[in-house]
Amino acid sequence: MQPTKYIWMDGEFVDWDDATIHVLSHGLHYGTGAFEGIRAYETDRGPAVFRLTEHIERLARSSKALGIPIEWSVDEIVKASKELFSANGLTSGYIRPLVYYGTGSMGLNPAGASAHTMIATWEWGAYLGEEGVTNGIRVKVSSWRRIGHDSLMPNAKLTGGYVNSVQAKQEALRGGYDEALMLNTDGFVAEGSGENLFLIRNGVVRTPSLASGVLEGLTRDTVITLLRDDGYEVIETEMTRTDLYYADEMFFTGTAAEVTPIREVDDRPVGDGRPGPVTKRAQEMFMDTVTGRNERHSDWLDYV
Ligand code: PPE
Repeated sequence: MQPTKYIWMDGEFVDWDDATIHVLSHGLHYGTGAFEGIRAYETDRGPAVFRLTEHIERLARSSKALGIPIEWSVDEIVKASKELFSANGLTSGYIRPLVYYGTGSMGLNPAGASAHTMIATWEWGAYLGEEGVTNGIRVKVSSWRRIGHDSLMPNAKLTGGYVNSVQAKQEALRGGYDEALMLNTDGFVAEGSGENLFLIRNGVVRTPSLASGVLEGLTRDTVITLLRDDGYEVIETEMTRTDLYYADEMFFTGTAAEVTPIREVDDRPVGDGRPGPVTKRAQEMFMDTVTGRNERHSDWLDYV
């Protein structure tokens, strides 16, 4: 990871090396935080952040679900994100806002702990590798189930919930795969460690419903919208492990992962083992949209 100049902490631009917190921060001990991941792309009109306000609105929803107060309005965090991005001299990159409990209370009850907001930005290349974006990745269904609605809030982006993702990711990598795919506790397909899943069979696109226990991904929504614009039928539904094996095409979506083709699942090739036409079309439409070449959804771009 390449450091940038500043990190925004509670309203101040702080030098990267000085952006530290106390070891007794509640969020560090108990995972009591909410965060976002956002990308900005280079366009003909300068850098543009993709669906920035909607990401910050999701941050506000996740924080509300956790019960942590944010001192800043959505508009203020949107503005600070863009100012930080500029101050760091980036033309494209990743934006990571985080809301977390600091010091003032130990024990599970966070009452009395300070609440903080920070934003960092840095350059982040292909999340699952350039090779993965081009030729597809190898995925394994995880032995870890995705945390469900009965144990946490899979639809809120809470820091503590990511221990579940870290376990799944490490297991997949140790097994020689590129990424994990988690089922929910009912055995239906949920999502990757940091991505939503799509599959295509007989020309119909399907993705696990929100009730399946997945993050309400903004890339998921973007790809659903773009594929429907293009005339594809897209269904949000429950999906089984067998559906994975019968798929003609499969891909992951996420801010970090963008649209990444899946070429193999559980050691079985997906289709003919190469990214298929719908996957390639989704990738192309996504990149055209985020870089402003497709003007149909120009309202999704927030110029820095
Ligand atoms: N599911 C999970 C569990 C998830 O973490 C992400 C984003 C998504 C789906 C896709 O959501 P969206 O980015 O709104 O399309 N994962 C973020 C964190 C990645 C990380 O390693 O950190 C991201 O892609 O920014």
